[in-house]
Amino acid sequence: MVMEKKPVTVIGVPMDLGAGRRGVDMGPSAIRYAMLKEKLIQLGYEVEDVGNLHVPTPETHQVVDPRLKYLKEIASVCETLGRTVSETVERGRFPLVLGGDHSIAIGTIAGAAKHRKRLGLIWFDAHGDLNTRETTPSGNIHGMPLAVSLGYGHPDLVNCLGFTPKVQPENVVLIGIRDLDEGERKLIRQLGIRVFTMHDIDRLGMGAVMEEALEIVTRGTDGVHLSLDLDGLDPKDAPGVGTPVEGGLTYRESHLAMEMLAEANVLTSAEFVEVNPILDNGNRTAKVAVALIESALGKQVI
Ligand code: 6HN
Ligand code: MN
Ligand code: MN
Ligand code: MN
Repeated sequence: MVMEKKPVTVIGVPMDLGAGRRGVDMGPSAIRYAMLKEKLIQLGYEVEDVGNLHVPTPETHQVVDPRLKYLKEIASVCETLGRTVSETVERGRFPLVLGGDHSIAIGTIAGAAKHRKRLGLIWFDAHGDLNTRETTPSGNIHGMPLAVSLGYGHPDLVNCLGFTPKVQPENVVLIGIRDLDEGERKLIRQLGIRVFTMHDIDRLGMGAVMEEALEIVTRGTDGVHLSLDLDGLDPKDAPGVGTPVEGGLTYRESHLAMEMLAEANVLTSAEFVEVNPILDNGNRTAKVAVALIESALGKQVI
């Protein structure tokens, strides 16, 4: 089957207000420098790059609530991002968002969900990103976007683009998980979300995991968003991330996941986040991100 090649719009979000350390604001440049646009054109896509959204610099702003650091600034960027993604979908294009820290998912998912009756969501990460103000160990909002998209969290985040929730727990899957906080475990149990931990991936294999994951995100949905945090991969394959956790997905396992997504032909938007070139080794992590994007958008060997 030939995959439909919707024109792609690249949106950069140099956000690092949601993370504990600097450098992830350079993620969009690092991914572009790894030849993203050229590779997508080679794949047969029409590509438009709308550049980066404006994101305030942490040094010029103050933390008001240490349990929700830079809340106002992040909420405002996510609102703009949500509108940008939503307009991209309205123009019949595929939004490809480059982070930036994972807090931007609040905006991307708002924009993606606005046009769907029901959105499926694949959360690829070492972490659950299911904290709230009450459960966060760090106050960093990049540990909260999945909770927010499910309707849990501060109203300024939860009500991005004026509606909540963005996704239903029965259409959400987490893949690659190996570091959860206690409050996140509780929310997972309470909502009955399907989580594929590294243990599950070791036992079942990525092929079986993706088959079940695809079932869940497509059941009754009319679109699927991929939110891919590069720290889902093992730090050996993706060293340039702010919160590395040992024992992650291999290069090939992640590629298989992307290839199966492309085969299923269900993706309607995607974001690639948490690339931190300061902590990287020869822009390796951005190159991996670009290779994964190519696979997700249909690149095949033959
Ligand atoms: N990420 N669970 C930790 C926290 O601070 O809430 C780590 C979050 C990491 C978030 O990698 O997108
Ligand atoms: Mn993570
Ligand atoms: Mn932790
Ligand atoms: Mn994350």
